[in-house]
Amino acid sequence: MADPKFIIDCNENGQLIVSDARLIKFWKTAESIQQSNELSNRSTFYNFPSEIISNSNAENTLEIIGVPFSKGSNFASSTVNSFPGTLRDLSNMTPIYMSLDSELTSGILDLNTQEKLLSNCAIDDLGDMQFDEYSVYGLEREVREYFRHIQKKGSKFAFIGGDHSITYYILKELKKRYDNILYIHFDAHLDCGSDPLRLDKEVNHGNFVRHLLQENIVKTAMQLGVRGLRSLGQYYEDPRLSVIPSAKLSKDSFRNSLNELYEKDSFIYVSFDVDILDPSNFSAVDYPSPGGPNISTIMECIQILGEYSNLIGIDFVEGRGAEVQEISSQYQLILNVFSHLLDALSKSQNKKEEK
Ligand SMILES: [Mn+2]
Repeated sequence: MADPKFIIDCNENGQLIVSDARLIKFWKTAESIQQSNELSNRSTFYNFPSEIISNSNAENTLEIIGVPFSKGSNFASSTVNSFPGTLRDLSNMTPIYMSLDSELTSGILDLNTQEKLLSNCAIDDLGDMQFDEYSVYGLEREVREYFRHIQKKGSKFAFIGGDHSITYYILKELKKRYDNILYIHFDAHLDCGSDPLRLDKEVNHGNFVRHLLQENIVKTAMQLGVRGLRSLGQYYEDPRLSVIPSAKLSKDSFRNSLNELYEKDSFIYVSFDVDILDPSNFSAVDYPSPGGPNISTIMECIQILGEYSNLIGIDFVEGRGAEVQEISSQYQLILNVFSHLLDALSKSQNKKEEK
């Protein structure tokens, strides 16, 4: 006789629909777990029952926050603000079920590697940031609020952009909590530009890495996968910055460089700009750039991240939003990359030494 194992759904009366480990037998709980009005039908990443998790004290929780922001993009009428919704809707096709004891989940299987991803953590989808006023001020305030919540729960976190400038505001907030931030930037571009006409007062998705260094927000930074030609003013030389271009990126070059920068008290933050992927793999970005790294190299680098302690958070940015019914198979690949990043985040051991 199989035992009840995974929570599959919650009906309108608040009763749980429960299955055995193989989704063959089903049960319904006699009592409701909480007032049913607390449970909504909102879509969540991997259809994970985030409302239930929000009230629990699961050890290893990943908070996911959508950041529908494109004001830091130089691309006119960019649709990167609707990327969080696209990725969330797509992830619903591969649901993850929570176990009854809240200690593990069904995970999802990557058929390529036969790995079970995300089976060791709870996923708390906090939804998308709401902006009363679509401005940098509004973004900063929202980021501050979300960090208060994350800190209270001691969770790890993933922000889904939005344009790449959101990384600057996230790290500025993180700097209040952590001194030694090692910043890892997956991107086709350096995002270190300087624009004499704007006097660089405005932070945008093409210059924020320069700001991170000049304002000492991060201690060291590593850029992976950059390529193409740049003029003076579009790159930035700094002893704290190490760069592995696309053609030189491998699991060995990445590991060596990471070992050089990683210190015992480092906290790793990873920003993943999806335009690092070669356009033949994923082209739904505003500034595609040919000559990207092999997808398996990117996956290997992501896997290495999970072996390091104190990977505290990630962001995933610059994808274009699209209707799920209309999107190409390329988005399947991007969801796969995102799921592996989340998995690395869940596996990293955190030693909590906040300020
Ligand atoms: Mn970027």
